[in-house]
Amino acid sequence: MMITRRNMLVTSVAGVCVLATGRAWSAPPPLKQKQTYKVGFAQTESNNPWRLAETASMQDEAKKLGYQLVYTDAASSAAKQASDVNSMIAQGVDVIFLPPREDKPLVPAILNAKKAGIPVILIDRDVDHALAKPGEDYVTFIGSDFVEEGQRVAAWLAKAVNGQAKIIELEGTTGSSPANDRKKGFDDAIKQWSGMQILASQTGDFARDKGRQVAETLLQAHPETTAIYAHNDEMALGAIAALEAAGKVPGKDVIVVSIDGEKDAVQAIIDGKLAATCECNPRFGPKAFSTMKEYAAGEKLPAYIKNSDSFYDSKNAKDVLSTAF
Ligand code: GYE
Repeated sequence: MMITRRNMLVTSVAGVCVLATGRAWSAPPPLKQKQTYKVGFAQTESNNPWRLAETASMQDEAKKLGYQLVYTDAASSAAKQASDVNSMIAQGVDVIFLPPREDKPLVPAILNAKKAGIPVILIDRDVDHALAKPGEDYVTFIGSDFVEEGQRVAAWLAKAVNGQAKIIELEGTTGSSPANDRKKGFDDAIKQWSGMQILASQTGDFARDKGRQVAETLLQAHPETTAIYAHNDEMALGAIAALEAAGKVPGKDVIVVSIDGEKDAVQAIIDGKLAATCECNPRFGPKAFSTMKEYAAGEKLPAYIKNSDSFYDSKNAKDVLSTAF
């Protein structure tokens, strides 16, 4: 039977509805309009330029607005990030900005914030919508369309190699929304070309050294590799180091493509080592805080607020080097 929201709502008391499934539905907690706010930002880790740029953007914007920013760094641990969120709840912040490291383990902390009357805005990464929903358990998700990023890289690569490649894929953090969706976008898109084949796909946790190690192992197992698709630039740069250590010439023997658009990657394009990268903008501050103010003003927000991304290759890398993060 098709269950619609309408036939699921059986009771409605003070904005709280009880669904036929037994699960209570209610909007995320409201946010008061105030002169200043105490705002939580629970970062996942600080081990790459993308994260550092995101943190700087959030800090700069909070400073500009004169808001107090409670900042934590989960040091690559979803468990620590959950306890960071819980401690922000205990400190009574007005609102929490969260890039959930993985898409399931942060859900209980998000629901705790809701229970405590603190709205959560997800930035940069989303959670599993089967467990928590935008417009219900949290306000909205602001970020790039990761499926589309994967598709754009796939299309660019297929064109560059004339539909013929034996590919190693380096995945981001297991269970993170960008890793899930960049894989889905790319893997589904290349099915259009019968000559595009993924030899191996393994996580490098979005980290440069892990990417290097995994690429080294996979290149040994698959010496016939002609292309590497990394879910972020840091792993692509690690893979380039692995190729060079193996006596291969990146850009000639093996073509490397990735996502993010960090300065080192843009430089690697100029140097001919990286072929292309789809931008993923980390500068969330202005949009995150303006969204928060719109929410406080009672505006109806969409469940998803999309960041738009550029695409860099040898044609435009020089133009964007100075502004890249
Ligand atoms: O691509 C990566 C970072 O969540 C979109 O996480 C972000 C990704 C970004 O560590 O470099």
